[in-house]
Order: sequence, then C-alpha cells, then structure tokens
Amino acid sequence: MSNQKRIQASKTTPNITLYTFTMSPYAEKVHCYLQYKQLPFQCFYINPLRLKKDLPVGTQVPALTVGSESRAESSDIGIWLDEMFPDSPSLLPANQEERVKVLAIDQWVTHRLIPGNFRNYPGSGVNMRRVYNGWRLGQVLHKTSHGGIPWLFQASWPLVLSQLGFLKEMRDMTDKHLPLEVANQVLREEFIAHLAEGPFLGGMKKPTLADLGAYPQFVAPYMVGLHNAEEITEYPEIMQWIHNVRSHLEDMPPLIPSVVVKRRLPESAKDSVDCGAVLQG
Ligand SMILES: N[C@@H](CCC(=O)N[C@@H](CS)C(=O)NCC(=O)O)C(=O)O
Repeated sequence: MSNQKRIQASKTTPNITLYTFTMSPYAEKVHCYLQYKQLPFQCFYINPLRLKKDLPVGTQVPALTVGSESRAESSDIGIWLDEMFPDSPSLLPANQEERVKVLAIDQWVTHRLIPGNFRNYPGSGVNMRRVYNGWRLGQVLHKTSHGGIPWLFQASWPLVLSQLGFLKEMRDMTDKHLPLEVANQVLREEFIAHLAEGPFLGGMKKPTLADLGAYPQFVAPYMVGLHNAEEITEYPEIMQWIHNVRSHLEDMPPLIPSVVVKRRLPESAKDSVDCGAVLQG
C-alpha cells in the first residue's frame, strides 16, 4: 500500500460518507461494498441541481469520503476500501488468477450490464413502459434527494433522462440492434454464464467486487418497481444468487430507502414465484 495509513474497522473507524443518488448504479455498487465490508457509513443523497457544489471530489456520483480523504470512480473506491480496511471482508481475492477473473467480470458489469439496464429508461424510442420508468425515477429522486427537485423537473424527468449526455453514451454501448426484451434476455444469460455454477460470480466461494457491483443492478430496479425488472423472477439461477449475496450484506443503511420501496425481495429463493409483496404507494 502506498502512503495511506491502514485503518481498522473498529471503534477507530473514521466517519464514512457515501455521496449518492438512490438509483445511481455506480453509487449502489459502493453502497454494497460498504455493506459487505461491515463498515458503518452514512449516505448523503445529493441533489442533482447542486451536484458539483455538494460533491467533495469530481463531478459525478459516487464519491466516498473516509475521514478527511475523498475518492471517486466506483470500482477504484472498492480497491481503495480493501487497502484501507484490510481486516474487514475483502472485495478482491488474494489469489492473483482469481483476482484477474473477478476484475474481468467487474468490467462486464460496468460495460455491459449497467449500460444495458439504461435501455429500460426513456431515450431509445417511445414506449410507455420506458416512460413510466422515467417518471418513477424522477419520483424516487424527488423523494430521496436532499431538498427534492422542483415538480416541473420531476414531471419532465422522462424527457430529461432521454436527453442526458452520459446516458446517451451508455445507450450507444448496448446491443441497440436488438429489441429491448431480447437484449435484456441476452444480458441475463451472459450473467448466468459468468456465474459458472456459482455460488458467486466466476464460481467463487465468497462474494467479490463483481457480485457486489452486479447485485444492485438487479435488485434496485426491482425494489423501486421499475417495469421489466420483475422479469428476473423468471430466472431461478439469478434469484438463488441474489439470495446468496444478500445473506452476506448488512441491512443498514438500506440500499433502497423505505420511502421508495414498492416491491420486497422474497425471503428465500424458493419463494420467487410471487417474489415478495408488492407494496402500495
Ligand atoms: N465511471 C463512473 C461513472 C459514474 C457516473 O456515470 N455517475 C453518474 C450517475 S449514475 C453521474 O454522476 N452523472 C452525472 C454527470 O455525468 O453529470 C463510476 O464508475 O463511478
């Protein structure tokens, strides 16, 4: 480790703050790293209108502050956390060959799974399910970000999402020639291939950076009630893996604040036929 001091996750653990949006796939990765490493932390749900003003570093979410140091870039933050907290569960295996495998799957999460999920948002042709998803994302942002967003902004969130530069770049990385439902299916099949018999990605015995990056990409859209996210319940391998990962995570702070939870995960992988309760509101 370079010039950083190693810090133990004990009563000497410094204050940790995750600067996040509830539905940022990258910030959710870091949220799950912290839950897995059993580190106490708080979330600062940033307002997109004050993004650059409120971020401690960089121009994008997530940013993580540990004591007086701040970092950006989700996967880099994971590696930094392992260096800072070597006594809490590791995100990367010690074995070099396994480490290379995990980092390669993490790249698949970043460059395939996350951009592919963005195709379920408005911006790739008119489709009422996508418009609903855009509207719901605006509502989630309003209910969870610091100070909320003006109602006009919230109402036009599907339009905002369809025009955002970074989302356009992401959509350009996807299989745009495939219809959305086929592209979603291809991604889920690629994911199952990466499981390699499991129980965790790459056939690992314990969750790694790759699992903790992929987990919220399935779970968060499902829990806030986005359309198409419910299709994961048709894949027993994915439901079993979700259950495996979840059993290693701390609950607090919750990945999805209760005020915006619409669907709960089933208690056991076997219950995934009705996949938990659909909540009102
Ligand atoms: N490579 C970055 C990507 C972060 C990112 O794209 N964050 C989005 C939110 S999901 C963001 O802050 N976008 C606002 C912007 O780019 O202005 C990471 O892995 O952390």
